[in-house]
Amino acid sequence: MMTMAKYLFCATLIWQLYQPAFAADMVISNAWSRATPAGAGMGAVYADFSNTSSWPLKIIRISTEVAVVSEVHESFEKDGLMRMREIKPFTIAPGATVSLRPGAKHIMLMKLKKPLEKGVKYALTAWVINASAVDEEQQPRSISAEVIVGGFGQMEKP
Ligand SMILES: [Cu+2]
Repeated sequence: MMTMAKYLFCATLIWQLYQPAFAADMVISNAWSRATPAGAGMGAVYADFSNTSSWPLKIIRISTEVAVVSEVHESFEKDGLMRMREIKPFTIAPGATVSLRPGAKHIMLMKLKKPLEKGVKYALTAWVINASAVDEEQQPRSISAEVIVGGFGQMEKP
């Protein structure tokens, strides 16, 4: 008869064998959005993306369940006006954290399916590849996080 310790060891080993080589290499934390007024088509997500692996990770796509289009944007000032542009791809160095904040990088949600109401939670998914791999056939991996919606004009995570 197998002892409990042996059983756990085997279960862990089997679990590890079935994980891709780069499992759990990125963590998305502190994900939040501001509330949007009724009828607004656009919103934004702010979050911290931490690369906990020892290779660079490239985020190739972001999706949410609340918007048709999700793009990574960067805000910048030009001629005294705040503007923004889409940035891609978005690579995170090994051990680094990229923070998306109001007035800086953010995920732009376009064609919102419904307004983002205060207190609502929704799912965000990032599609990630190992940027140092030479494998052209590499399948992007999905990493999900929960986004919480704060109030109007809020500047910090609720
Ligand atoms: Cu934007």
